[in-house]
Amino acid sequence: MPGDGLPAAPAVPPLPARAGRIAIVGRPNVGKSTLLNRLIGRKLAIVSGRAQTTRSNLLGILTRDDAQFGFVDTPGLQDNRSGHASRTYNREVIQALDSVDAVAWVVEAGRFRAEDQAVGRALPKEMPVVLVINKIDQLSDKRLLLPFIDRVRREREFAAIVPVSAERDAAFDPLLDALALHLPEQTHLYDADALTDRGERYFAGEIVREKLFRFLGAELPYACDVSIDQFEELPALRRIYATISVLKAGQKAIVIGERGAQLKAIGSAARQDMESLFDCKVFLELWVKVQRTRARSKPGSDAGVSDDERR
Ligand SMILES: Nc1nc2c(ncn2[C@@H]2O[C@H](COP(=O)(O)OP(=O)(O)OP(=O)(O)O)[C@@H](O)[C@H]2O)c(=O)[nH]1
Ligand SMILES: [Mg+2]
Repeated sequence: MPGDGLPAAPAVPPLPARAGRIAIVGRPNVGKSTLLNRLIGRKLAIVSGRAQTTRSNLLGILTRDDAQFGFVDTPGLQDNRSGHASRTYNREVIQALDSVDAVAWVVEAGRFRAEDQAVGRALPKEMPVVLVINKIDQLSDKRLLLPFIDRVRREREFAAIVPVSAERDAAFDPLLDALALHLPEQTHLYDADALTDRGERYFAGEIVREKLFRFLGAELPYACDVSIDQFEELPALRRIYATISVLKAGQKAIVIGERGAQLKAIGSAARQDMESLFDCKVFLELWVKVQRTRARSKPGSDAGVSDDERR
């Protein structure tokens, strides 16, 4: 009441009644990272049309009035026999499953394969699992959805089954509501405005990796490694120096492209994404090196490096 001498009660936002972590799992390329980005409303995870784009677990946080969701995007679960990298990625998935309250198991509408079955076997029996049938926009005939659901239902019990198009849907409330039911009743685990637990440096490396997938064909992106050599955080600017390591000189030539054009395109696209995510200007300089030899210095700055410097 005005004039009674008491300070007005501060407006306290309601605390979420439920909070917990949810692993987003599935075979490679089903759209897990796309789904994470759409659920939290920001592009955090890198996405590509190629399998095995995600290499490590990534936390993305969504805070609603009634619940806080800590989504863990995971690498695509792969056949263990397919090499060291796959085993490392699979370990990430198993680790994620160890520390969550529920699972969103993503499959592709109309395509349930042996690899999907293997994902089902990896899920703990007692874990609440919501089946997310993604890419329904690609289903030629919607009547195929029911038999598809019947097929996947044979694999295990689901807490809910939600068809979505991670790419095209405007909202994901049915999926979020179904997941919220399986989060423990508790107040939030993270700050209400937190988005992730990773720093900008991590995302800088990931964004460059995503552009390698976009601009380089075939197997080359898998032969590339990205390291951030220097990350300077200034008030409204990030200065980022990164190296793309490749295995062979021929690969280096392809990454750089004719007169440095390829590297310039990669750098330019990466810089734009970084500016959008970090919400400030970014100066990005990319170098390409063969394995550990740094000598060939191939600066490919997006800020107008000359052709000579690129060769
Ligand atoms: N048509 C269509 N394409 C989609 C949809 N969701 C994802 N995609 C595409 O599917 C491809 C794989 O998407 P990602 O999100 O990278 O898949 P992922 O499961 O994270 O892949 P990995 O990290 O490699 O396991 C990309 O080309 C996406 O654009 C969707 O709802 N509809
Ligand atoms: Mg992914």
